[in-house]
Amino acid sequence: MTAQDSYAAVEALGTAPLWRYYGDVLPAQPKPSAVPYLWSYSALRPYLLRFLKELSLEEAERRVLMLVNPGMAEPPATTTSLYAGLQIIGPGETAQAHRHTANAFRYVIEGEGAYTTVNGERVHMHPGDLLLTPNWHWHDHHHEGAEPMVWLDALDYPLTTHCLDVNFFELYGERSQKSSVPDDMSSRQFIHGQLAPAWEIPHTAASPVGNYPWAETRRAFEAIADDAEGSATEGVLLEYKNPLTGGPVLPTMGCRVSRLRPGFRGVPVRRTSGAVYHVVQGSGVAQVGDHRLEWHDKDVFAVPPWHSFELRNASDSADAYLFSFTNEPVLRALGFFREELPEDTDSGRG
Ligand code: 1HN
Repeated sequence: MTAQDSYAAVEALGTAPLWRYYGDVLPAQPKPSAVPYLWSYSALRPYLLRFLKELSLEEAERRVLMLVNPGMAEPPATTTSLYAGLQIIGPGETAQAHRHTANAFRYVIEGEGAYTTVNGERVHMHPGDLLLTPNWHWHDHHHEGAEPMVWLDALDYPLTTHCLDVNFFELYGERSQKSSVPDDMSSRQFIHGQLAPAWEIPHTAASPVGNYPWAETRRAFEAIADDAEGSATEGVLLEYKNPLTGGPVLPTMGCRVSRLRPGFRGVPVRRTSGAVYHVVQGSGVAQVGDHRLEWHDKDVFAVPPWHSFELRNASDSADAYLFSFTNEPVLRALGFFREELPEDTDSGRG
């Protein structure tokens, strides 16, 4: 019996020799299959409008272009453990009610007049708003405005479905939920931050707030103005908070928004978290590992784990605003989060 015969025999018996797999099982540092990548909104928008015309919501159910990372095509993901897509809905359309294990949120890109009903609460959308649909919450979308509405969907389904195999999915049975509480109630209850409901609000792993409106985000940036320098890596960086815990909005995804002042140039950083950025406004450059990503209004880009990441605002006169989300809450909960400013280390620009 040759050595080759022995390898074939143990493989047929459902084993593999560890000594041939060390680099895969225990790499010296993370080797993500996700790659740095940018999705151009101006290139994709005409196709969203075209599918809006040619494909009914009865056919598509959700009319979404998934943002598929070239390194994570099958099953599709946008970066490690995270998914994002661009969804378009037309005037008068409804997307039927369902729920799933995966946590989701929407970040509104353009349009007015749509709302999502989340567990009986109608949550209205405006550009720049962040709407949560946490794990196992019923949600259906409705558009009563006159122009198409586009938003960025984000889900943690690469984690729940492809990593942990815990996903369940259910249709509501009727196309839409009935409204069972006053519209936008959760946002109105919690929007004042330092004065929050002191009566019993059911405690879940996710924030109880349905919408974090852009009007409040803008007020927050205006209140900070130029008083604070902000973070060296991402400028004036604000995190959307679960008001009951002070923690991230969802147990698996943290959301942030940052203002990069004119001429801002961040110091490079690398983190074990994966991240997705959406350009609310402005243009600039993200150097992600070896990739130079030039971003403009409403583009989306993916930052894989453990890639050096450096942000720049290309304008010397205008602010840029970036919305982002990461899987950092998962990593922190499990003790896997690391952050390094590569300039401080011997390993250089990773
Ligand atoms: C989903 O439920 C929605 O509810 C959008 O609008 C995108 C992508 C994958 C899986 C479920 C929605 C989705 C999704």
